[in-house]
Amino acid sequence: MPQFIPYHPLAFSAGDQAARAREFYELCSRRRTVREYSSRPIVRELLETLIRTAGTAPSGANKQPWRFVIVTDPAIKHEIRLAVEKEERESYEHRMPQEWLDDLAALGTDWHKEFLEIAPALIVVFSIEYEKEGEITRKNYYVKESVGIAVGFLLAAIHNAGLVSLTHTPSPMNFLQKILDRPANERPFLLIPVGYAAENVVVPDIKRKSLEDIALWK
Ligand code: IYR
Repeated sequence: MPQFIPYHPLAFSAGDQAARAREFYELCSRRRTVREYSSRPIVRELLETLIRTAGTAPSGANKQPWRFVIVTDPAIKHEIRLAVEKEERESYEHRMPQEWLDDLAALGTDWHKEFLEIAPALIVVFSIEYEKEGEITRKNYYVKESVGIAVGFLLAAIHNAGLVSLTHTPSPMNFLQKILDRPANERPFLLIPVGYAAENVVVPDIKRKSLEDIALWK
């Protein structure tokens, strides 16, 4: 039998509602992906709060199919960098079609991933595809959607705390399972360097689509 408890939604006056919505939009609109980091460490309790925030995301059947591995050990970061760069070099030089390389030219990315060692923390997000209960295997539901939402919460929380991040997608990235000693039911989803931005950091001059471009009203 499901158990239900009272829920008290946040409630605001219309004025406060509009102001809060605008403030949150402005906060989010200032977020940028950053590829150059300072090595200044992050206090562990701060990282813990950010991960807790990610863990408040909704998920298919509330299975919470995510694992966040926080890497601060320089030796492990080094190992990850070497493994990533090996694959990325192959991708940039041989696997990615010209059209993709052209699309990335505006972002200035290449196979060098110094940030994997300079950023004080790497959050490696794993999706938990299934759980084993003795002989029984229980598949999780809407895993990509659920973990994607949790990462959205995480990125917003990181930004809100005055830290910067990068949604890095080394490909392929199965080696992360091995380096980080994760079991077969956990699949690497995203690698997120987190830290303080390097001094005088620059970002590509990209534009966001307008409301009219992204919304339709019926
Ligand atoms: N994974 C590569 C390539 C890359 C792909 C996309 I799509 C980007 O938006 C950025 C980079 C890399 O991390 O460099």
